[in-house]
Amino acid sequence: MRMTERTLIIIKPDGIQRRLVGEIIQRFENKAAKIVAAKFMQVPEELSRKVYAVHKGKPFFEPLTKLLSSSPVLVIVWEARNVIDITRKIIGATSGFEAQMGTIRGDFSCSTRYNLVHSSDSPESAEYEINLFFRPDEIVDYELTDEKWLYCEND
Ligand code: FUP
Repeated sequence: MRMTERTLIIIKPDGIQRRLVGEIIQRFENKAAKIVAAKFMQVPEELSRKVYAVHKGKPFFEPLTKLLSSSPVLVIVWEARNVIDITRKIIGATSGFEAQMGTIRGDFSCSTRYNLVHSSDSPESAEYEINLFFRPDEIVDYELTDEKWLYCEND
């Protein structure tokens, strides 16, 4: 059976500015992800540097972290079976030029930097990133009623 996991996504400044919040959230809900925490905020530069710490030293690090802090973002924790992998597939490849049509970036982004959404890429990065934005008591544990219509015993 696939593990129930949590992941963090950030609808980045370009996603907010382009009014794509509803469109983006819809795609995760379509695939049965459940919101367990959310925060609309302007990210301080120090926090942006922590989000992208793995890219420190790369040429795009400074512009990338400045972009994340340039305008408000919507940060969401999603929960579902296999949600980290599912989320990466929904978002698509990093560059909007390369991402497959049908993914968020493939459908809406034409850039490597303005690529609308950030998502955790592993259980370890999910834990790290969720902790950057949320205290444990800000994450809500609750049931949705459709689960029995989503999964079978082999899932
Ligand atoms: P992803 O996990 O798909 O968001 O991509 P990465 O972790 O590889 O990259 C993080 C961010 O760096 C991307 F959102 C876009 C940005 N980036 C650039 O601006 N230029 C590059 O050449 C590569 C990545």
